[in-house]
This record gives sequence, C-alpha cells and structure tokens, in this order.
Amino acid sequence: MPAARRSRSLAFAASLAACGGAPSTPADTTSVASTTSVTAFTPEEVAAAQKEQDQRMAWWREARFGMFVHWGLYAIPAGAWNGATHHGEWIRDTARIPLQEYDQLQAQWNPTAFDADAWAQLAAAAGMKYLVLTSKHHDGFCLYPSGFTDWDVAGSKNGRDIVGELARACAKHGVKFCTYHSIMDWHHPDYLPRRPWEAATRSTDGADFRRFESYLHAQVTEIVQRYRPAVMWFDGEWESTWTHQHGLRLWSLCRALAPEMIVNNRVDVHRAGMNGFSMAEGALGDFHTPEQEIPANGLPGQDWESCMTMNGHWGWNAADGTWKTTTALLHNLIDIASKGGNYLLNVGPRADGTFPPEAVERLQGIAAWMKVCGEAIHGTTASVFDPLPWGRCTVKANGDTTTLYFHVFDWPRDGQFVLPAFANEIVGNPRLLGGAEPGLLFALGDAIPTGTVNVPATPPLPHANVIAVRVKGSPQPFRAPLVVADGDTFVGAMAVRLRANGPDGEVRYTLDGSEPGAASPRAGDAIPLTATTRLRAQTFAGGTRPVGAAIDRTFTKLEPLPPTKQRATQPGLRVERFAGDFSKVPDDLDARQAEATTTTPTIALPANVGERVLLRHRGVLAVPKDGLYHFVLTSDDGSVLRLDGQTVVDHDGLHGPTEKRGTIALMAGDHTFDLVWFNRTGGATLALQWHAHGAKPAAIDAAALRH
Ligand code: H79
Repeated sequence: MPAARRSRSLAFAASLAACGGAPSTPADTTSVASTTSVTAFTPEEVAAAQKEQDQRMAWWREARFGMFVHWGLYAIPAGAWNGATHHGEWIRDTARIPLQEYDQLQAQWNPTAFDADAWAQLAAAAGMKYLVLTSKHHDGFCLYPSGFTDWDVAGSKNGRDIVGELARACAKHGVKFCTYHSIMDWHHPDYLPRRPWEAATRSTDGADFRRFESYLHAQVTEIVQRYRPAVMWFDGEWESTWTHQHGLRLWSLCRALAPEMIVNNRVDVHRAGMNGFSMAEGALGDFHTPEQEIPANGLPGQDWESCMTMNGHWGWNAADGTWKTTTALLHNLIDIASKGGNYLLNVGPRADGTFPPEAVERLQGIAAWMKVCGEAIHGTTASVFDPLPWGRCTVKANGDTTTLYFHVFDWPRDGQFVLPAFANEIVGNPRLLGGAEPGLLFALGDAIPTGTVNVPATPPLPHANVIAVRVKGSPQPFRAPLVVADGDTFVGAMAVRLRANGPDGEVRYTLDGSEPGAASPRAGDAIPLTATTRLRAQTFAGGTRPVGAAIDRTFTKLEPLPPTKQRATQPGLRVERFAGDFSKVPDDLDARQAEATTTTPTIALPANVGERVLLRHRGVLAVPKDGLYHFVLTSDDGSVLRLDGQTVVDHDGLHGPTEKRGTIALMAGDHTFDLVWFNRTGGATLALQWHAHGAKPAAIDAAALRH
C-alpha cells in the first residue's frame, strides 16, 4: 500500500472556506461552486488555520487511546441469520434481509441492562480518553431520539436515549464523548444507491439524494447541538453518490456548528481503498483512519488513528471466539503509540446492553497495565529510534528534559537490558515502571552515556514492561546510516553514498559481506559499484563503538537481455481468451486451447470482459535503448508479466485492484511480451505502465507493441 503523501494542511482550504460564512444549504446546489472555489490563501491565513487545527487536535494527540462502540439493532441477531453465524453490523446487507423484515428488529430493541455509567467507567479505567459511539450505522437506525426519523430508539419499546445517557456518563468519568455517524444509509428512502441485491425490490422512484443530504445535515446538526461530541467520525462515504462537494459541505457544516469539534477524513471521498489514508491533496479531515491495520511506519507528521476490533467483528457476534489476547491488544496500543498514532479499540455490546465478558476481561487487563504504565502512553510522541528488536519506544518531552519509555516485549533473561544508543546525558536513575525503587543499576558504556541497565530477571508486569529513562534535551538517537542509492539494481555501474544519520558518529562499511568493524573503511566519497555487491555499514560512536541499526543491502548488477529474433510485423498484441474458474495463472497455459483469439492495439480490457475469464496478451515489446526498465502492473484479479520468458512482475492470485512493480534490464530492440490476466468474479482491472530508469511511469504506447 502506498504511504500517504499529504501535508497536514489538507484541511486548511476548507476550514478557511467554512470560516467565510454559514455552511451552504445542501439542497442549494447552485451555491456549491462558490463554496468550493479554493482561491489562493495568504500565508497568514494558512498559518491561522494550521493553528486552529493544532488547537482542536491538542487533546486528541495527547489521548492516544479511545474506545469504539458499535451498537445497534444488529446486536439482536448477534451475527446469526438463517443458519449462518458470520454476520455483524453489516447483517442487513450480508444476509440480504429485506427492509420490512429488518424493520421488525426495532420492536425487539429492549436493552434493559444498559448501564452507561458502567461502560464509561470501564473505558476510563482502561486509560481510554475518548469514546466513539455509533449514533447511526449503515442500517440507518439511530441510537437517539431523532426529530427527523422514526427509525430510532424512540420508536422502539425501550425509548431510552442511548447517545444522551452515554454522553453524560462519559462527561462524569472524564472521557470525551464522540459520535460515529454513517453517511451510507440502507434505510432512508432518499439514500442512493440501493444495495445491489435489493435494487429490483426496493424502488428508487422519487428518491432524491439532495434530500438525503438535507436529512444528514439535519441529524448532524441535531447531534452536535444536543450532545456536543468531541469527534464526529463519519463512515460509508465510498459510494458513488458521495462526492468531494458533499464532503466539503458536511465538513463546513461541522466547522460552523462546533469549531472545536474534530472530524475524521471519511467526511471526504479521497481514501485509498478501505485503508483509510487520504491520498489526494485537498482531501478534508483532521485525521487519517486506517481500519484493522497499523501503518508499518506510521504516518510521520500526520494525525492518524487505527480502529481495530477485539475479535473479528465490530457489531456483537455471539459465535465469534477469535478474541485477541490482552497482550496482543496492549502490544497494538504500544505499537501505535510508538508510531505516533491513536488506537480506537472496539467493543460490540450485546442486545441487552452489556459488554461481552470477554471484552470486560480484556479491558480490565488493560486497565491494570495502564494504571502503572499509562504515563508511557498518554501524552507521548513517536519513537525516535530505528525499529527495536525487543519492543517499542515512546517519547515524552518535559521542559528541558525528555523521557524515553522503552516498552520491552521480550524481557532479557540475563537481566541485562541494552539501551538503544543515543548521545544524550541521562538524568537520574532509569525507572522500571511497577518495579521496586530504586531497583536499577546503571553502567556507562564507553564515553557515550548509554549502555546496559541491570534489571530483575523476572519483570514486574504481564504483557509488556516499561523502562523509563530521562535524558537532557531532545533525543539524539544513533540510527542506521542513510544510504543514498539510485535503486537496488543497475546496469553497468552505479555509485552509492553513506551518511551518518544522527549525532556525531562515523559510518564504516564493508563490500565483501563481512561485518563492519572499527577498522573498516570510513564512508566519505561515493562508493563506486561495478558488480553485484553486498554493502554492510554501521555507525560507530567515538570511532569504536557500533551504535544504531546496521545496514545490509545487496545491489544487483543486471545484464541487459538481448533482443529476440522473433519476427513481428503486425501492430498491437494477440489476445487469447480462456474460460475457467481461475484463482491463479495456471502452469499449463501453453498446453491449453484458447476459446477465442483477437488483437488489441494497447493493453486495455474490453468493456464487459466478464467473469471466470483469463486473457493472455502476447507479441513483442520494442525497447528504445539499452537500460533498466521498471514495470507497474495493476490488476484485479491476478496477473503475471513475462519478458523474454523471465517473470518481471508476479501479481498472481485473487485480489482487488492493487499494483505491483518489477524491474528488468533490456537491450534496445524487440523482446517477447507475455501478459496473463484473469478475473474470477467481481471487479475487473488491468493496467500496465513502464518507464526507463529515471523517467516517469507511462502507459505502453501502441507503437511499441507488435505481434
Ligand atoms: O463500522 C465498521 C465497519 O462496519 C465499517 N467501518 C468500520 C469502522 C466498514 N464499512 N465497510 N467496511 C468497513 C469495509 C467493507 C467491508 C465489506 Fe464486508 C466487505 C463489506 C462487504 C464485504 C465486512 C465483510 C463487512 C461485511 C462483510
């Protein structure tokens, strides 16, 4: 998945637009253009908007941990319908329940054991600083009495205002109350589109999406004015009817209603797939929302929150026993905090209003840990070190000192904890949270004030143990040397540069596979490579002590493949079509008989290519000059690109529309081209781009393809 490239300023244009006046009326489509014409803002205006965003995000950035609550009518069937037990909050869709049948759940809504105070107390004790409740999920049912629909708790036999009770309970327990409100709505007659499976039976006659937008704005206004949520968490924005203009109007409404309210990025349409990272410049929202995943390297410089379930479902599913352990949940929290994000951990309450005991047990386990180690989570920022093999690090600045919290997942059995290297002076004794005081001895390593901490052989806490080290100033970690190289493969020769990454230190390297030592050559000028070479490098503090992570990279010299002798005079590629239930490219394709053969001028799927189909594009690719060529292959489902019989990109298997890259060295001239693609069911995508090393990817021009 590509990392998001977005400055935090994404929300500025719109927040400035919103400052300019009242939000536009949704039905008034003529005003849209003027609302969205984002003209140039002065640097002062941008700085003011940035400051405003920083102010409203301040508590959220400190919080690091929140509770998600998915609750609604779907808790009544608890995941089971017609014998299947895998459903969740999507049950009306996944079990294809007709509206009239689903409507009957409203009469059964009767959460007699709902105790808002108990929920808020559990969240507070677990160190969760905010709670996000589904005021409305995709099924459209509202957990509060809405003035704009009867499809709400007020229309059930138990009229309790769940949102109101929980908002008050959260306030009492010092937990910020927030609401999740789905844009997608499977109940409102004006919402479009219908679910594909109900399109024939649920008429869209008279449906008007502009009226739905008015309804959505009315409900958001109602919720904000009545319950003052600290965060408005939108979702279900990915359907075709929701546009950036709709997002801008909803964002502007929120900004005008409650300038201090935080709004997630799902208000707008620019997420890349379901992973929750806004990709486009100008995408709205205060924070990114990766779902069920933790970005491998965080999203440096940006605000993000990973929402994740405790088992495999958001809504209550009685059959789901796949509960993550308390250790796994805490490691997620620590991992996310160490990458600078927030963790929004879900609970799916049961229909009677109680949390499942498995969830309570885990929350209590987390609470016990947080009681001792909460200071290592709350108010911290991302690690400054290279990935640590034994755990994670969080950082907290306090005036002119900084506390480094080392969260140890794998406790050193020999009682010797080796600190990651940094150049700061340590203040006082390291602390083992939850351990006996003073407890720790500290041994200086060389001239650099880092080294080994003596720790008890048995740590005090389950799940993870935290060693807190206070240092002077801001952290100065030693990190792996920076490698400046133009890729990992080359033709002919290439140059690689090494640079120290951090405080004073020497970078030393080897090219023969041996471990770099204090006597290895010191990096200075560019290192020329003329053959495949393994480069190993390390920073040495004081000239002798290896510090930070080591570099171990192989640069591969490729010999360009000679052109084929195959004659190809016809323009375009030959396309063979095969029928079959493929889940991967079959090995025996050469032996199979195509059911049809056509030609194509460029690589593009025919309209309505269909399902259970495989297309094989063959011919030659004319390469303009000797060199490295990179290929970007996007497909849904699988595809494999071969040139001159060599696999260049293997993007095989069943998957959604994702891209994969590959590199090959080619001499000028024709090369045999063989691109296989298949679709089992659902979406069908195929695109191939290429570029010479150093150039930008582009589609393959028809002039380069013959057969
Ligand atoms: O509210 C939770 C989910 O219901 C919602 N976002 C989180 C916070 C969400 N909506 N859509 N998705 C997540 C992704 C869509 C997944 C789907 Fe499926 C795959 C929809 C249908 C197939 C998951 C699996 C839901 C039903 C089956």
